[in-house]
Amino acid sequence: MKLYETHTAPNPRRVRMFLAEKGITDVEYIQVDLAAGDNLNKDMRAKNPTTKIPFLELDDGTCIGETLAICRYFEEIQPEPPLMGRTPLEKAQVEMWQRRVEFYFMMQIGMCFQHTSGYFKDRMTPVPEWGSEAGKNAVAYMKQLNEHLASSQFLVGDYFSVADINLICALDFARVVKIKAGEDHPHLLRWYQEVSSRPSAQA
Ligand SMILES: N[C@@H](CCC(=O)N[C@@H](CS)C(=O)NCC(=O)O)C(=O)O
Repeated sequence: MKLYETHTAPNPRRVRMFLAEKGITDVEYIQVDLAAGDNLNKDMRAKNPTTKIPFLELDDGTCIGETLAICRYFEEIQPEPPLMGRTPLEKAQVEMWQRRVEFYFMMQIGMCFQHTSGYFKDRMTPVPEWGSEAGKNAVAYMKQLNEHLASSQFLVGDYFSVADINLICALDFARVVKIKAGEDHPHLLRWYQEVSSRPSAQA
């Protein structure tokens, strides 16, 4: 199996951390230079039409794109330890938090980065006002996260899940647009310290 990824990008880190939690090591990592546009070439498009990384190439050539779909594949082939919920209710709660973090936080950070930095201006039209608005949305959502984590060890009670992985990868990446949890977010900071200290956070 080959995972096409970029070491500094947030979405591939979600997969690396997920694999580290499961102790899965039989994956070959192929580095893709995003700044040089290596993800946009003909060969890459044939494997993965969205051109986004990460994507997983199985030994028979089948490709799986989208971070969460890749995690789902590994969850199914190696269920232990379960990271996507253990009961029907927990599975729904993990999905709820996963989607909230993805749409209301991670995507906002990504839009802020892409539209204010112009990093991908060779392949998109940056709209700085939109980038700045997205950054404000992300900061506003940290307040909700902080309130939730006041009474919850992880995003889903005392159960560490893929939603926590998504959040820490988004929060660490947010530093590039100078967004970070501060004194207004003591519960989010407590959560951050705890999740950062897991060995998988080094992945
Ligand atoms: N929805 C995709 C998003 C993937 C994504 O946005 N990847 C970024 C890097 S973190 C990327 O490939 N950017 C390159 C580009 O936009 O050209 C997922 O969940 O995997």
